[in-house]
Parts: sequence; C-alpha cells; structure tokens
Amino acid sequence: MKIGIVCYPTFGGSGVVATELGMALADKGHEVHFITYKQPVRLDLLAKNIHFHEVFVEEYPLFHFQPYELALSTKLVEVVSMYDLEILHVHYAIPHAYAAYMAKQMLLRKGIEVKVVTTLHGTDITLVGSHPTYKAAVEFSINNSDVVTAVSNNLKEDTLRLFNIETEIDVIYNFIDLKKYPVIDDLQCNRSALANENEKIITHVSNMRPVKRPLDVIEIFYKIQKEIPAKLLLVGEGPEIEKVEYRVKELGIYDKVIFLGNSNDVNKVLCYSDIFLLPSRTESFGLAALEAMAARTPVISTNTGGLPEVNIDGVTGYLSDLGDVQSMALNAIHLLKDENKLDEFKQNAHKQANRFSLDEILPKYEQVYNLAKVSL
Ligand code: GMT
Repeated sequence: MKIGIVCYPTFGGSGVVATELGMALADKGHEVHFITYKQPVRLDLLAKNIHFHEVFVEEYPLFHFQPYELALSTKLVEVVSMYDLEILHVHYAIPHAYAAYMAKQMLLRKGIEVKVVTTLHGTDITLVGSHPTYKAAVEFSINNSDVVTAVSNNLKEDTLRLFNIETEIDVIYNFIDLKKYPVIDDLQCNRSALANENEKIITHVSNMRPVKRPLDVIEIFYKIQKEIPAKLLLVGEGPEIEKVEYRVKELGIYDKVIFLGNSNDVNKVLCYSDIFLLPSRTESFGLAALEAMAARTPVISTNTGGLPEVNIDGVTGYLSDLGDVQSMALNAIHLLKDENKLDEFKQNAHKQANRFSLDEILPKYEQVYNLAKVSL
C-alpha cells in the first residue's frame, strides 16, 4: 500500500508510535511517506520505502499565528497527487485530522480519492481537544474520518463521553518492537558508570510537562533513597524541569539525581533500571511504561486513564491514586527490598510487554487500512 503518515515529529508518544509504525510498514514492503514540519526524531531516513516531505510554513508578519493547517493540507494534496497515496494516517486529531479532511475534499475536486485514518492518542481528546476552543472542529474531524482508532479502551470511552461521536472507534493498543530490547548483559549495560554496586536505579522518562507530575517523581524518590541506597535517572526535557532541579537541590539530593536530557536511546537507558516511575495525572496509554516493561523494568504508576490496561497491579508493578506519593514510594521500597519479588516482577513486566509486540499490532493497522479502502 502507499501510505502517508502525519504526526508530530517530536519526543511525544504519538510521534514515536507514528514513526515506529511507518518504519515497520516500510520494512514490510509498504511505501510510506511522512508528512510533517520536521524529520521525526526516531525516523531512519535511509531505510527502504521511506520518504519524508517537509511542511514549510511561510512566516508572514501580518499573521499573529502562522496557519500550519493550511500549509499541511496543501502539502497533503501535493504528496497524495504526486505519489498516488491511498491512505492518509494521521496521528493526533489536532490539527492533523482537520487538515486531512480538507485535503481529501480538495483532492475529490480533482477526481482523486484518498482515505483518512485518524488515530487518537490522548491529549488531543482529554486535555486539549475537548476544550471549547477546539471541540467542534475535533468532533467534526473524527466523525468525518474513514476509520478512527484509539490507543486504549479508556481513551475510546473518554472520546465517547466528551464528544458526540457518530463513527465506530477501533481500539488498537500501542506497540513495542521487542527486538530493540534484547537481554543486555551487565558489561554492555555498564551500571557501575552510574551507580555504586549497592545502589538501585530508579528511572523516569517524560517530556516533563505538568501532566507527567515530575515533581511527584522527586518526592517519591526522596522517600525511596532514605530507605535504600539509590540513584534517579531523569530522561527528557520540558517546562517542569527547572522546578524539578530546584526541588532536587532543596532536598539535598543533587548527587543522587542524574539529568540525561532528551534521548533517542531510551532502550539503552532503561537497561540500567530497577524501577520505573510514572505518577502522571493522566495517560491514555503510557507508552513510556510499556517501553520500561519491554526492558524488564517494573512500573510504579498512578491508576489513571489507560495505565491499568498496561501496568497490572501486583504483577508488573503497582498502581496508586493520583498524588499519593507515599503509597508509590512504599510500593517501590517493598519491591526493591525483596530481590526475589523484584526479579519476578521484572519477568512479568517483560511477559506483559509481549502482549503489545509489534508483530501482534502491525497487522491490525493493515486491516484498518484495508477497511478504510473499502469504506464509502
Ligand atoms: O503524553 C505526552 O506527553 C505526549 C502524548 C502525545 O500525544 O504524544 O502522549 C499521548 O500519546 C501516547 C502515545 O499514544 C500515549 O502513550 C500517552 O499516554 C498519551 N499521553 C497522555 O494521554 C497524557
């Protein structure tokens, strides 16, 4: 098939899922065209069947806001016409589903038909999309997509609750390419570079936005390190990072926290980890938790959104109420103090990640494309 993928090219989960999906489809022989304003961070441009088309937005001083949707829909018309694309798969409704709808209408005028598949990722529905500023446009673009998918049952329920949806929503879970998470022996995963022999390693990966509650991560870690020698690895950058640094200094634990910034090698960082913390206010799915589990790391998280569909309480980690840093710290301490249990949870986490393997999920998207192709 000839497929166009539209996504945010940044470190957010939706961009990561879109990029990994496109690369896997290309690997299987499909022709995949990424259409976005920058090359996606995890995209291997030299791989076979992969194309990248940059959406350029002309800066014009009259505009207070540069009209990205217009530039995107124009680019979509150009790329679909030039490469005979059959499917436009847009990740994140805002503004991608809207731009794809416009492109589809423009193409119909030229006698060209392209089908639009929209994948909802979370904040496009829960935090941003349902806001009155965007709601009507988001609802319209969902209802006018040929096929709509959501990354968890919880997100599907939220979408049906927050919008007046007239179209079917298929749940296709996010996935992980387990080949990228081999058993890494101790030498390759040189733990001693980061922590002493007796120290446990706790990790948090996010874009450090308020919804991820990185300050809770610090409070949880502070309690853990009082009981057990430990280091905290923080991966990612974002608006909360300065507050996090300030709090780390205030608590006097600066020598125990390692700030790694953004990374393309999350799998390599995760190989060091004993426990992964994800105390988010909400997560439609929690791709970061799945990546941790693929790397055999139990997850201590909140029980919000789609997290309970990924992290199984008492099996692959533990779930606590939002903001209950005491419970999350106690769960982590309990696990870290019991080597046998920790080992058991590490294995369980990896087993659970297998349920979300690329091999399981990729055919579901191919089915969706076939469904879209025959939709009226
Ligand atoms: O959560 C973020 O910071 C990024 C956001 C995105 O749109 O890129 O992530 C959302 O999509 C991911 C991939 O489907 C999910 O794993 C995340 O749970 C979801 N984030 C939220 O719902 C807050």
